[in-house]
Amino acid sequence: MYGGGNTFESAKFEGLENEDPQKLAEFEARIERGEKIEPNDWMPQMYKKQLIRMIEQHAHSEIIGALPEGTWITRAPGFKRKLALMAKVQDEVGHAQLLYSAAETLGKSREQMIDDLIEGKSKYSNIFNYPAFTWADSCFISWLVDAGAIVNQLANARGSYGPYCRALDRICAEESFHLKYGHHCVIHMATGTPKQRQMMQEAIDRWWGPMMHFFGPPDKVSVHTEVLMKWKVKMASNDECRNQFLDMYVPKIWELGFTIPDPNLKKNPETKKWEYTEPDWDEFKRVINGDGPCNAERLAVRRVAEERGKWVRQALLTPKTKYVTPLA
Ligand code: BYC
Repeated sequence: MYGGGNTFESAKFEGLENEDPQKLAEFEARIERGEKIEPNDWMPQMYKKQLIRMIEQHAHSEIIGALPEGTWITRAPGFKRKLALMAKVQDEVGHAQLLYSAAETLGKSREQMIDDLIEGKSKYSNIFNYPAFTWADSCFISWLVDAGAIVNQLANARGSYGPYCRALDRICAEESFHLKYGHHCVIHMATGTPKQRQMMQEAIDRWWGPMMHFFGPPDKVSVHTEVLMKWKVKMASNDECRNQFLDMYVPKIWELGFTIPDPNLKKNPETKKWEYTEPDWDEFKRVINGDGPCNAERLAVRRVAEERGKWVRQALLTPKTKYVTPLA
């Protein structure tokens, strides 16, 4: 029941009253049984809309997420690190391709998604709107941002929409290599010179707030969690993912002798939950709405890439005989 005074009476379930009640009940029963929903199956419009929103934002995050690390490929210390980082960045762009394909199964074209990104109409992960000033920032992203992404994606890979889950399975497999690479980079910094340790500590201090934001707003104010969890698109809430990340990675950060810039961070032995100072949620809102330190720069790079890649896309769509490459 979605009308009249029940707990789900909210804008989040808007439009559901127009759906065929029998089909809706069958759909929800399938989800309850743990079945996967496939593109040609019946689904409520709201499910489709929510999936497009989330998968599209995820795809954008991968493609924009490649940018701060991408700038470090030429400056990575040593040939092996350059190779590994290049492969990682390439993987991230590949993840975007998988996710755009998954979103396309729901009826929104890739061109429209890219247009919405470069016109600033779509969101992408807050964390990639901060600058990677030093090599240590790149190490932080490779280890801890990827770690956070894995926590979220491993949970959601057990979700209800087949194409998204299959994309997440493949993404998680590749992310596990990124995590090892990132951890190795951080250990190298931790066991290096005092200057290297200091650089790594400063990166942790810079990125901790955005990292706490990464999992989304607290459950009590999250707009979409309720509907997404009901339909098993999200298999863990924002706070659950944040807590799991803290549980797995705070001990590892401390083990390396680094500190975390939050004096209130501790695990409550009774609730087994982490307690922390709430990050600045006003900053989060500003950043996700386009006003972060690097939003303009990130979208400008994407716009240029779109412009420069136009002739390639055109060439692929044009019969061979008709096309003259601009490089000829
Ligand atoms: N950043 O109701 P809520 C990677 C927005 S890439 C920006 O809790 P939801 C990597 C949210 O969209 C992996 N916006 O939302 C790549 C909503 O706004 P709209 C990134 C955020 O959907 C390269 C509003 O806030 N992972 O790791 O229930 C190199 C209210 O939030 C964020 C994914 O994308 C945020 N952090 O939950 C290295 C995972 N959080 O749409 C690494 C897939 C919230 O109403 N996405 N918002 O305008 C998800 O799991 C969920 O969408 C979220 C948010 C947990 C992020």
